[in-house]
Amino acid sequence: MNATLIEQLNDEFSLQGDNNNLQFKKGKGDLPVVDIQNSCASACISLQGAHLLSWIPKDEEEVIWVSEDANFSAGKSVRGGVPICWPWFGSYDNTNNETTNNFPTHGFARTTNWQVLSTEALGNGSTRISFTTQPEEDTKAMWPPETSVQLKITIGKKLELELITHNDSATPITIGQAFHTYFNIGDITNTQLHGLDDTDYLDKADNLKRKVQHGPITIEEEVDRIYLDTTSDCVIEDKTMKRNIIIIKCGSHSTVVWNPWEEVAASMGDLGENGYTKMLCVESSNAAEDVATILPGKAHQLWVQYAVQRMC
Ligand code: TA6
Repeated sequence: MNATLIEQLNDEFSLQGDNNNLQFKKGKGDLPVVDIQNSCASACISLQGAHLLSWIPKDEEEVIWVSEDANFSAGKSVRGGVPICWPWFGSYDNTNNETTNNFPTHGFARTTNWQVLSTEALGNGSTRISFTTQPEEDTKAMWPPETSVQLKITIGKKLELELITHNDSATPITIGQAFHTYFNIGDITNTQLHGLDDTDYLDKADNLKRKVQHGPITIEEEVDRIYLDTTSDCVIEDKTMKRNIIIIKCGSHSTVVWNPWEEVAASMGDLGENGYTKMLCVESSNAAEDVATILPGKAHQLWVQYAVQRMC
């Protein structure tokens, strides 16, 4: 089944050039993936969840972290990469405006299969791939409003992700969403996150208490925070790898920062040995009180751009 699908995808969408190569293949756990190589970067994306698993800009080290103990299986979100949280974030049920445990955490987009809409070699050496995912019986039951969703991923010296939600229904809809990006870092104890100074946040590790950030974020314990009402760009300062990761965003009013630290990581079972020391999630999102309302016939764009800057 997968072999035929992969063949069909390659027939229709593969790109073959010295400087822009895009091929579908069987990935880990038999999940189909697309490998992209161009003059600026290489990348790998799983078709389940349209889940980016790797992005390595030319002459750089891996920017995206995936756990050494990640499970690659149908219907399960891979631990690491860029899971797409949609159409809600956490256990929040936007449809009924209430918290529920009956729905999958972070929505269903990260575990459903996405279809490829197009692939394109861009003039600047980058490669763009566009995906969509169709509602199925079980997802329709969880998410009745008529919506269509597209994800555009542009692989280049910079990485761009754009998640577009169209409200095809006759009434306003409210969505929660996030690029739940796991960044690959040298050592969490030697890393700081800039850009959220003076910002209010909900502290999920402390009963969702509302607090205010002072200065850059350093991680010395479990951090699970939803920074509210912020459109600010962020910078991960990784002194061990001697690089900054610049995160620019648009259409996002909250930023989630997460590192489970040792104890929670151990209880999760798929974070790998000392995995928590090598990752930091900085999630451009619309979460908690910052969910986004889309009027009938309108669309919402959530966009991010990541770039790596070497320290002198
Ligand atoms: O984005 C942070 C968070 O919501 C945390 O609370 C933590 O549980 C994490 O996501 C991972 O969630 P997952 O459903 O992928 O295990």
